[in-house]
This record gives sequence, structure tokens and C-alpha cells, in this order.
Amino acid sequence: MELKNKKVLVIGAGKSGLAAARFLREKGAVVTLADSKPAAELETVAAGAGVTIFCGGYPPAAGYDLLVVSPGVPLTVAPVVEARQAGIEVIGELELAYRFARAPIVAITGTNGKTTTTALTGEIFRRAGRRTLVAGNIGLPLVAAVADFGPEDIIVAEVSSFQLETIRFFRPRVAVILNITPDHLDRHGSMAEYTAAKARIFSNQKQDDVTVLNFDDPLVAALAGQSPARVLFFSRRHNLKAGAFVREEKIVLGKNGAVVPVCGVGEIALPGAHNLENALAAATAAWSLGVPASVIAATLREFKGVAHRLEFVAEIDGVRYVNDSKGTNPDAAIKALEAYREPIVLIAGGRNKGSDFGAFAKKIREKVRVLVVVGESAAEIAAAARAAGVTEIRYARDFREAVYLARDAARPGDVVLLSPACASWDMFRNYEERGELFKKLVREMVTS
Ligand code: UMA
Repeated sequence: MELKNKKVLVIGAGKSGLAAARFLREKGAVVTLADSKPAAELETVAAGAGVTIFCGGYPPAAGYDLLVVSPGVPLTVAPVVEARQAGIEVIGELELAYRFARAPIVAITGTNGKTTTTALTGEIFRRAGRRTLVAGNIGLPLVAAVADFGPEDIIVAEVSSFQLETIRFFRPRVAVILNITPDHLDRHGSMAEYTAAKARIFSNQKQDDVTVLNFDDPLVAALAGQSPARVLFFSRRHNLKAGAFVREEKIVLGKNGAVVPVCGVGEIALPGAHNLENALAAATAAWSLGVPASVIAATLREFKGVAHRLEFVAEIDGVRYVNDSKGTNPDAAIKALEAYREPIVLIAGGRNKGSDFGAFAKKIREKVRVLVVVGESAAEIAAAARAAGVTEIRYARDFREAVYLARDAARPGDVVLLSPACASWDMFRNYEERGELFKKLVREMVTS
């Protein structure tokens, strides 16, 4: 892709847009970086010298050769609509990075578990001796590091439905879809559109590529017929002819009816049934690219997970505090609740992304002793919980108060779990900031 002297408009000056602007500038493009926020709220200096900044809105698309849109920016903003009408190419940073990628890509998507599975898959390849880049939605924009990796290396990329909306030629060697449950419906409009965005992950694959799908998730399994690549399934519940599954409490990899043992289900370091699915997906992806079962097993026994995902913070007075700030939708929070046998004091609430809290409320009734609600959706979650028969509900005015209310409600043997079922954007910049504050407040309790 020739970028020299091309006029490029990058929309959104967050992590993705800043990295894209810097990359484009290095390639000789003439770059404008636009953001809806005013200058005072932006840290645009990270875009580097030579990038024109446009704040508090966007310039018209006319006159640009290319638009690069950040994942959080809906494709309904004026310059995107204008560019599409005028035949100006509109892509995202993922597509831009792909055009300069020389290493094969394992791309991982799904509503939940994609960060853990991406990190775990990256770890498996590292242990197998491959130089590995772990990037994408996980936090490091792919474009920031893509050029440093060659054909012998491997890229493991977490990709979101937002990023997949703006791909064009993106073709991963292995595409993984973990699960699809309601999320981001405020942006995608319907489950059908959300599913279609996820399915774009394999849309450019060829016969010799691999698509890895969850056999146990009906929406995901139903996509098998749409993939142009060789499909491999993974399953926690069924025996399969090929792919990864569980037999007699052991993970096995199947090929042509024969099976290779990996390790016992109980040996996996990650907690919870959902993490067994993540492990099966990572195993299938790595195995399809020739990583031996022994390396997969060794990694599964050691990999303890990623920050903000069922992350153990501290035990204080017999109460364990767990940070699951990345539980940003009801399904993720349900999985977090299912991971514990102990009574739970749950902190939930934040920005609802168009989700229904009915199923979440039922799980709260089953697993939670005291519910603490906070943020924009506090009343909505409390109402759903009350309707499901939950009576122990505390209302926090701010996040700090939520953590202290949880502490006051907890008894020895309980787990205080932050798993909000909502985005953080009503109170924080991102889920990391929310999780970091939770950890800080808990650690302060240890020292006080
Ligand atoms: N902005 C606009 N106009 C808009 C919306 C936003 O100008 O209409 C501006 C904001 O003012 C802000 C910037 O865009 O300055 C933010 O861009 P962004 O929302 O795309 O966020 P980034 O900081 O660039 O981070 C993005 C991903 N964020 C989203 O998809 C919302 C990060 O995923 C990702 O780690 C990062 O790129 C690097 O690839 C986060 C996420 O929440 C973790 N992802 C969602 C999820 O996992 O469910 C999809």
C-alpha cells in the first residue's frame, strides 16, 4: 500500500488513532487526526510531529485519499458517510496494520474471553519458541508493532466487532470465534448485525486457512457453513472427530478419528468453565499451526490469566477481593459469578450498552449474598435484581463508596467481586482505569 504524500484523515485520537497517525506519518502520508472532544481533553502529542490536529469535531472528507476510523467511532459520523458516498476508501487501524503484516496472524474474536484466549494463545506460541506479537483490542494497537515481525514470527491479535466492521482484505491464517451473546447492541443495532460483524473475521480466508469455532455455542457453530476455510471445532460437551474436546476429564486433540491427550481439565491454571472453553480454543488454534500437545499442556498448567479478568487482588479478614472489571456485559459477569462456589458480594453497574439484565439478575439471585449497584445503570440493575427476588441491595453514590459498602457487607469466607456487567465509560476512561482504582482501594484497606 503506497502512502507517500497521501492525504489521510484519522478519526478518533485514542490508542488506535494515535498509533495509526504515527504509522501513517512514518510512511510519508499527510495526516490529519480528528476527534469529537475539545483539545483540552486530548493527549494528541503522542501522534508525533507533523500530524495536523482537528479537535471538537471532524473536517469534511472531501479532499482526503483515505479515512482511518478508530474502533469506538460509529460509522455513521459525517466524514465516514461523505467518504463512502464519494468513493474514498474507509478502513480501520486493524486493516491498515494487516496491509503491512508479514507474519501469519491468528485472530481471535468473541463476546467474552477474547483477551484471555489471545494472551494464552500468545503464551503457547512463545513457549513453542516462536517470536510472538500479542496485540489488537487487547490494548496494544496492531499497527504500532506490526512492522517488527517477519514471516517466521507469529501475530496473535484480539479483534473486536468494531474493528471487523472496517476491514477489507484482512485475512488471518487462523480465525477463532469463541462465543456470541448480546453485547454492543447500541452500536450494531441487532444480534444479526453483531453476528455478521463477528463473521467478517473469516470472510477473506481461503481454503488452506483455518476457522476455529465453538461447537457448543449455537450461534457460532451455525457460522461453519459460511467460512471459506477449513473449519475446526472445539467443545466442552461433545466428542468431536477433529479439534479439541474433553474426554474423561482430559483435554484431547482429535484428528481423523485419532486423539492426542493434552492434560487433565483439573490441571488448567485458569479458573471456571468458561476458561476451559478458552483453553480449548487456544489449543485448537496453536495445534492447527503445528504446536505440539506437550507445549500446549505446559502452558495451560502455568498460565494464570490477564489483569482485570477474575484477577485476585487480596485477602483481607478472610474475604477475597477479585477484580473482574473486564466483565463489561451481562454474559461476562454471569461467567464470573459461576466461577465461585463461595457466597459473593457483587459490585455491578456502569454504562449499559443496550443489554438486558434479566438473566444476570437470575444469576445474582442464585450466587450473590449482597449486591452493590453503582453508576448510570444502578437503578436498572437493582430493578432487574428485585424482580428476580434479590432483597439485599445497596446503592453507592460513587465507585469508592461501592467498594467500601461491599467491604462492610462481606463476611469471612465471602468473595467481593467487581464484575460490573457494563462498560466503564460513565465514570472512567476505560475498564483498566476502573480495575486499577478497585485494586488501589482494596490495597489501601490492607494497609489501613
Ligand atoms: N471519538 C470520537 N468520536 C466518536 C467516538 C469516539 O472522536 O464518535 C474519540 C474519543 O473522543 C476518543 C477516541 O475516539 O478520544 C477513542 O477511540 P476509541 O474509542 O476507538 O478507543 P481507543 O483508545 O482508540 O481504543 C481502541 C479500542 N476501544 C474501543 O474499541 C472502544 C480498545 O478496545 C483497544 O484496546 C485499542 O483501540 C487498541 O486496539 C477496548 C474496548 O473497550 C478494550 N473494546 C471493546 C470491547 O472489548 O468490548 C470493543
